[in-house]
Amino acid sequence: MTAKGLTLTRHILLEQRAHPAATGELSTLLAQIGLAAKIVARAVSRAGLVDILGVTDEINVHGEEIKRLDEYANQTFINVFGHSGLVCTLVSEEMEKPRHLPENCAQGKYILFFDPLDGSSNIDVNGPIGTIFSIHHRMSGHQHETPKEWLRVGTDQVAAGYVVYGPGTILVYTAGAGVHGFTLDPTIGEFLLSHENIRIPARGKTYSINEGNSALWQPQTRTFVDYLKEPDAGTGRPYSSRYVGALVADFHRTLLHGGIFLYPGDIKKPQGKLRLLYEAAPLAFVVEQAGGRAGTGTERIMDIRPTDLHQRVPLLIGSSEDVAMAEAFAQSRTKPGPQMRK
Ligand code: P6P
Repeated sequence: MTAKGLTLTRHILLEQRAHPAATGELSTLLAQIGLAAKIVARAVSRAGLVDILGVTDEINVHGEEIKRLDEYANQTFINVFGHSGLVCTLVSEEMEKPRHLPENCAQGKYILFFDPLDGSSNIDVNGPIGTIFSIHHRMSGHQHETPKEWLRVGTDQVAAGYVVYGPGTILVYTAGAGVHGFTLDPTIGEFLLSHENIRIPARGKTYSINEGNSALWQPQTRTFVDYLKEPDAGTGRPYSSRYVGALVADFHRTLLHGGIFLYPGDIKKPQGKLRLLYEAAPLAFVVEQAGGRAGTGTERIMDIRPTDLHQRVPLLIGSSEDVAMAEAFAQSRTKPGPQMRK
C-alpha cells in the first residue's frame, strides 16, 4: 500500500520502476497530462471571473458551438505537448483532423487522443466537467500520416484516464496496472494520491441515463430501465437514478460507487452520441482495470477497431454484473427473468 498523499509524479515513477525496460517517456507524458490538467483546472475555477464564458462563433466537427473554455483547454494540450518531444500526433474532439507536431515526430513515441473539456454544457451553470485522455504507441516510421496510426483498437492503449473538475479536481489514470486517483491540492499545485487501486463494486444501486430520450429508446433499453425501477428487495431494486449530463462526472460516480451508465443507441442516434477513440475507449480501459465492464450492448468497447476518427458508439459502462445484465436485455428478444440477478 503506497502512502496516501504521494504526488502524481512520484507515483508514476514508482509505477515505472515495475517496468525495467521503461525509458521514462510515458512517465513524463503522464506528468505532462497532470500539468495540462492544472492549467485547465485554474481556468475552469476562474471561468466565472475571467471573460472566458460564452461561446466562440466557431462550430466543431459535431456541429456543437465551441465554448471558449473548450477552445482554451484544447489549446492548452497543444501548447503543453507541442515541444515535449513525446507526442507526434494529437487527436481531439475539438479538431476535425489529427494535429501532427512535426518537431516531435522524429523521436515522439506516442499519439494522444483527448476530449479537452467534456460536458461543456455544464460550464455556464458551474456544473462538473472533465477531460478524457487515451495514449497509444505510434506506429513505426512515417505511418503517422496514415489513418492506420489513429484508427486504433482499445486494447492497444498504453494508458488512459480522465480529470473531473468539480468541487475538487481529481485525476484518475491507468497504465495497465490498476486504477489510481489523485486530488489536486491547489495550495501547492500538486496532485496527491487519494484513491489508490480503485476497484468498482461488482454491482451497484444506481443507473445513469438521459430519461428525456426515452421516447426514442429501443424496446430493450426501455425494458431494462423499467426492470431496474421495479421494486424487488431480493435483487436490490429499485435502483436510484443519477444523471449529471457530463460523462466524466457520471462515470466517476459509477466507478467509485458502482452501478451503470448508459448512452445507448436510439431511433434517432443508432450509434449513440459518445465518441469511441477519446471517450468510450479510455473509460473502458479504466473501468476494466478496476474490475468493471464496458460494451455497446453487443460487443466489448475495447475490441472495436474504429473506421472513422470521430466515430460514435453506444456505451454501457460500469459494474460488471450490471453491464452484463444490460447486455442480456440488449441481446434478448424477450425480457430475461429475475434469474438474471443473484
Ligand atoms: P445528453 C456532454 O455534451 C456529453 O458529450 C457527455 O459529457 C454527456 O454524457 C452527454 O453528452 C450528455 O448528452 O444528450 O444527455 O445531453
